[in-house]
Amino acid sequence: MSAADKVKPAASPASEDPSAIAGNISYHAQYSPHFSPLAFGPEQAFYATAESVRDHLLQRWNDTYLHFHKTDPKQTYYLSMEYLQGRALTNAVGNLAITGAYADALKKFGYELEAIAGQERDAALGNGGLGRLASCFLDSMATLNLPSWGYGLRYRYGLFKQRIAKEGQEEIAEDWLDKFSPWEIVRHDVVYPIRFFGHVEISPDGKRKWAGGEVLNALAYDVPIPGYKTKNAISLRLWDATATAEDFNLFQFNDGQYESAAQLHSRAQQICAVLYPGDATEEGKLLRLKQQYFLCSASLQDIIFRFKERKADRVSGKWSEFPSKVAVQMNDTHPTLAIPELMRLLMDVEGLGWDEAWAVTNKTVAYTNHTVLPEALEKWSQAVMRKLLPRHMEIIEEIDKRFREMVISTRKDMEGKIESMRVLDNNPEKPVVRMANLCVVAGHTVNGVAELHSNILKQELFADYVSIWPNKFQNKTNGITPRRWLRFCNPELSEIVTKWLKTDQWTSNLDLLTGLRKFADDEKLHAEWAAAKLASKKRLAKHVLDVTGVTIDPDSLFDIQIKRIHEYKRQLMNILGAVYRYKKLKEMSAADRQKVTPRTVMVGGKAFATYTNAKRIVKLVNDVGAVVNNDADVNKYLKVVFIPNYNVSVAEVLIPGSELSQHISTAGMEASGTSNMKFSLNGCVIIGTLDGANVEIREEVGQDNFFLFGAKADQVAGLRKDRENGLFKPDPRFEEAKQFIRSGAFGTYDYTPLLDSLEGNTGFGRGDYFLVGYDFPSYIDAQARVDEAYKDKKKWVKMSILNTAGSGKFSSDRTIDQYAKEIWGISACPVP
Ligand code: CR6
Repeated sequence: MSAADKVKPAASPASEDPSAIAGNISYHAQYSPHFSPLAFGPEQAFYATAESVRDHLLQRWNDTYLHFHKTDPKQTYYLSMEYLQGRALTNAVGNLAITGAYADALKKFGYELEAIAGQERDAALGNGGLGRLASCFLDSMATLNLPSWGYGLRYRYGLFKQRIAKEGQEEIAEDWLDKFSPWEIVRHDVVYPIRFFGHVEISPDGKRKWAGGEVLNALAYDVPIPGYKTKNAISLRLWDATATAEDFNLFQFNDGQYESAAQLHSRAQQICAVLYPGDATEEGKLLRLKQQYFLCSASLQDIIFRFKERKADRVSGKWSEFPSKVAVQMNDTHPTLAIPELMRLLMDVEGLGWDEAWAVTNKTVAYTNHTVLPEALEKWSQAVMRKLLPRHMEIIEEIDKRFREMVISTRKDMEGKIESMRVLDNNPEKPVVRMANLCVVAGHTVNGVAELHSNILKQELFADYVSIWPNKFQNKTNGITPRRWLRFCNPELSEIVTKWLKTDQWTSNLDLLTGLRKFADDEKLHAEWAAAKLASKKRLAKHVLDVTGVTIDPDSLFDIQIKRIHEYKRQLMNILGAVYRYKKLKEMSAADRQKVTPRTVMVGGKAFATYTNAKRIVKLVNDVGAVVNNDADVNKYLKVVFIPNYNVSVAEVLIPGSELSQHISTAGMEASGTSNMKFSLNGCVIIGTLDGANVEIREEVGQDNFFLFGAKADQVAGLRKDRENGLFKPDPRFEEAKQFIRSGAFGTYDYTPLLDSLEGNTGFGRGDYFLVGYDFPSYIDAQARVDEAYKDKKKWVKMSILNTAGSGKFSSDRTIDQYAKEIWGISACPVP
């Protein structure tokens, strides 16, 4: 049956009346070119609904653009290789405050809004925390009415889908664009040329210019980002790569040489084909660098275009005004090429001299560091850089040279440090460009993402620069949007919060949550709180059953660890803990077992395709689950479940239903973490180390409401030394857990290499670099405290309430407000 059979189509967009909305949905179902108008199943209903919501967004989005154009405020441009947007429908109608109207409209077709929203595919244009942070930031920028803009790449295939097969994780290409995305608007009027390779030409007057090579086009796709209860909607502009008809060699094609005829077209397709092309090969590395440059060049050309567009007299000159109109934020080192690209555009295209261009660039760009892990600090081969971007390599060399000279002439005392501070590492075996150093040297501000991490940056990684530029370094503790991560994903708990605070203003002023503290012992609140948690646990249990076939008990303690699989995040410690628990349960008498707190341990996350140990960990969790869950003696007391294909929309189901969550990285290694904030906001208690934002969460929620264990960041180096020197004495419980796995209790897969990585000073592995052995006993003790605490229901619910009550600081609204004031120098520009 078609939509029009049920509701008469009406083209008029943007009504808030359910009947008019239903008419508009019916219109999109009839006249959208994507599906036959004859059928109106849930999938067609989703696309028609999304297109109708998009009509609302477009109005606001146009108004916002025009308003910014007229008022010409200073504007922030957030450059990020990753955005983990997830689904957009629920968020959009929620932010526009038209959820009820859309739910009523869909009822006229016999559909529930929640079910229709579930049809949407996740836009997974990112890997993990860094990409999701960028998406939370966009939500806050729009909500705070900040003149701002996100730039990224429109990957054809985002982060892979994970399937768990017999051998462990399998990666499948992700398909968010398989049909089409109803949220994006292709902008045929926004196209910029992007050059690769070629050479530098020098004109008779000594001017340098990049020429030759291959030129592709960057084509803009805009995704409107609505703010919460505001008329402002900003833009996430995603670039796609295209080639033109002129690049198509008709002569060759007619001659049967089909592949070479369309060579440039196929190269264009490669650029935005996948997020993170494998970089084990030279081709892979080159492609990744091409992607980074593509993003930077297209975005900067666009920024300069807009700068000029807003005032006629900027067409020539007035470049000193640029930094008072433009702030560029580099999300990690991935968009570092924005620095030499802005220099090139200003000098070679706009005709500025070095000093003038450098002053503008320095006042415009700022850099956020998201990790201290050496393998994540990008270094590019100088040879590859010179080949792909010859003019940029010249500019980088000049920046390096001038920085060196500056230090030598002004800071004699730093001479011994210069080599490690330089932008270029000229080690003859492997000369590279150090991207983080380039960012620090060229940017006006450098920030870390949590107090502890920012301190480590200042005291260790960037300490030498601090002595030159003491005011360059800041902290901006990460945050999460309370709209997606409480209001919309956990409606039951949200209603309770609103009821007890007597206002829903907490949604945009999260500090109001502290108002819950005074009810932390109220029995009525306890009853409502526990009922909401149980409802979310049941929804979670249904998801687990649907995707794994495992039945879990909503009365057991739901214990969750979801994040990318990485050795420093120590999922291996979690699973060793579960193995130890299982072994003890097996050894107990049936009578003793009855006193045990029943637990469901859930682990989810994707392992990078070539990261062998991470994949072994995924396999181990699955193998342990297969044995434990089928062991009738103990499976009433313990289940272990691997949640496949963890992504944003899975997190939206898991987090509300969680009671304990694990953030157990080796201290000093997790820059911030952001899922810890989401869990705590949803009334989930954390077991964790003093790492990243855990430190601040514990301060805010109170130390009694956080299960702390493990070494502190400043002990880690010494403990590693001790291990190397054979001074580490492993706890028998640690040995027992490993031995149990080695004995083959969980199948025939060879876990020897994985377990050997935990052995210190044996010549195997890396000598337990992540200190699982050292922290294991205190981890097990903390887990025993969890079991005891959970037996006291009143105490547990109180802890849960106090976690939510203490989460106000972790709103991304607070984070973005600080970036706006302390780094970007921009202020709100609300559409009247
Ligand atoms: N992996 C950090 O490791 C932090 C996010 C966002 C990470 C994580 O602790 O919360 O960034 N770093 O700041 C990188 O991606 C390099 C992450 O997501």
